[in-house]
Amino acid sequence: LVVILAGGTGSVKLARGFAQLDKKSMTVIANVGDNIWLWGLYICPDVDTIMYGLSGMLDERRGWGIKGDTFSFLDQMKRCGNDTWFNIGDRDLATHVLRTEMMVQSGLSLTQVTDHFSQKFGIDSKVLPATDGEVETRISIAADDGECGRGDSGDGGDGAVEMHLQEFWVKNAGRPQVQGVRYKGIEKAHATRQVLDAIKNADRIIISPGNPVSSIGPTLALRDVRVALAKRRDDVVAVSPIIGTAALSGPAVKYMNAMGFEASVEGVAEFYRNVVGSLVIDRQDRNAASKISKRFDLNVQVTNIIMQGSRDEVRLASYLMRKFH
Ligand code: FO1
Repeated sequence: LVVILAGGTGSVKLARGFAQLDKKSMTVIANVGDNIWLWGLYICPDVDTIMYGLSGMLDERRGWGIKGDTFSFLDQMKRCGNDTWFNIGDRDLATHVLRTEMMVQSGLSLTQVTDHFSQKFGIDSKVLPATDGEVETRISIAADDGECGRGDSGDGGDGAVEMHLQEFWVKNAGRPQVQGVRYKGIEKAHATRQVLDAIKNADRIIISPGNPVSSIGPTLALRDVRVALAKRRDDVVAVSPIIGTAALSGPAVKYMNAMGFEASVEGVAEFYRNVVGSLVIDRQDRNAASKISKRFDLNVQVTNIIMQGSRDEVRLASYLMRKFH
């Protein structure tokens, strides 16, 4: 059994690579910190990106949503006077409508709903949300950071405003300087039994090259996940989402800096130090390998970690299976 800790866009490639090798023995634990309530709908971008990716429905160019989707619903919402900064496609909308109904009317958990969709979409792997609790990644920026400085919880006197991660990343195009990141609701949230069992029973656990702070961070911030992973540290392998000082995708550099970590393979090693026994870094960072290995007591492996198509996805997944068994 391979367990993959995943976010969305930056993680789905590796999950797809493993699925090509043996989809039945893969479990993906998906981030829920990106989830957002919008127009009465519960939207779970990372869970959906993983499900769409594993079922071949994902719009791979964008890295989210369903390929070939149309946006008539959104156009009409705009016409009705709504601010349509979050692009929900017409087909994608079906997932959110049904999910919300199943959760709100029928009282099903996010885990149960995700299982339902996975079956309907013909996914043979298991996709598990990290928790059935509500956790929300919140980004704080300076109150005077241009016109963007208008979050949904105002300036509390410290000159900062806080907003949902999607508001920062999509509405404000990730432009403002980030001062801090927190996971709202994390103290009350628990990993599901299924997640803890998967971690306990896994042969190897892979942390995908997603954003450490926003894609993997909310899952690791669940106390029971951290404890479970720390017990399996020797079997936990992280793939760096950073090459040199740049992220493979998304705003990892901004978030890591805001949390006091350097945007480098060293910063990644430091971020994961308590739960990860091995770190896979790109060839371009090979000179850092022995230093990181000593400093963080890590088994560091060097390979080409860039995935630009399905051959690369399978190549990296095969490498991980070979190296760590
Ligand atoms: N990302 C964008 O940059 N712009 C969008 O309008 C957008 C809409 C969207 C709708 C559904 C969904 O599942 C994901 C969507 N994303 C969009 C991606 C999302 O904002 C983030 O990239 C992920 O949450 C990060 O993993």
